[in-house]
Amino acid sequence: MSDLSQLENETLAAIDSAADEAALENVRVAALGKKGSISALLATLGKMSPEERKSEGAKINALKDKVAEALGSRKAVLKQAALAARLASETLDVTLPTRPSALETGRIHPISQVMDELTAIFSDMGFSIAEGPDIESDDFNFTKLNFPPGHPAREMQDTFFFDAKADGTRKLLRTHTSPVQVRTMLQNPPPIRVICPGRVYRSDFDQTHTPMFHQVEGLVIDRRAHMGQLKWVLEEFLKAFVEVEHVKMRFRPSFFPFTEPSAEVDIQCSRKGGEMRFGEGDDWLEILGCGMVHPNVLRNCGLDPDEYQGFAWGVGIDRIAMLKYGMHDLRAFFEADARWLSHYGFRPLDLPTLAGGLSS
Ligand code: 2NL
Repeated sequence: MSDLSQLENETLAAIDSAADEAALENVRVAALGKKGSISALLATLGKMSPEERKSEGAKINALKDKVAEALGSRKAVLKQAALAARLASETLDVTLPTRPSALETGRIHPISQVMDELTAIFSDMGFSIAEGPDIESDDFNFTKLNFPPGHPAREMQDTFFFDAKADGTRKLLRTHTSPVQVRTMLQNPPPIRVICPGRVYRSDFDQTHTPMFHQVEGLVIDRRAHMGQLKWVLEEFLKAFVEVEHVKMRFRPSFFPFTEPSAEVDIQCSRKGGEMRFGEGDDWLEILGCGMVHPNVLRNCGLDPDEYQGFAWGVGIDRIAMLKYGMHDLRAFFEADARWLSHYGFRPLDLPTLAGGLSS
């Protein structure tokens, strides 16, 4: 057998036994590549006599074409086999059940739920909802609200201040949502009926305090706003919120710089067997602070205290969420633990409404 037909047999055998496209490519390079066996043969043509070149050249080129054709058809076979293997391994079982949608697994955080409950209750009573910036001026957070210059809340230990600017003023993270009511009074003529939910910040961190928490404050300004109306509004709010027909309230005298008189409000509850129930029993639970807007605050917000009266209150959302839904550790609210949220969270389309039930 001539060298040429031996090379042909070996090369065609190698092509036939190449198991995949990578192995076939190795065979192609070994035969037809720059340093391949057939390329080497073609390079010898230059040193041959014209007659020899004519006969040998035709044979070598015929071999080259034959090998190229064999490579091409083997490649097509291997490609087809690879596709068939992929199709067999990547089957899709269309009979499998679908994954639950985000509407099924997603949950509304209890803070958002309680905020939605509060806005539903107060909207129903004709209140508007107002929001404002988390970063506030010292003036709107303290001065306009009748905080005296040396008040402890104005100290670094209690409040997050930004660095002072060249003119000496310093911004801060609001410590309550009252600056939103200040803005409302400065921008809108009375009568005012507004609630202001939002984040507030205090430099405090332990079992029952987090540096960021949530508050809803309410404000009513009118010519004859009075404490009797304040009591009615709070009673209607608390009955709706704890979802009972009757709830006893207790007003205790208190102090806030921005109200006079000021009161803290407790609601009736029972704590039998570790479970809190509202509207029954003879225990009391402190739930909010309130009062008649201080005349200095009215004046600071452009209102004449001889013409207008106001009442206001403030509730900690995190605290009333814990009480209503039986959560014990405030810090869990902000840990973003999906297991906690799937246990305590609310279904996304069950929006609280007075008609449809707040928390059902
Ligand atoms: C509490 C007490 C309170 C207010 C907030 C208020 C706002 C303005 C004027 C007068 Cl602009 N008052 N807000 C009044 C009384 C109490 O919050 O313990 N909150 C958790």
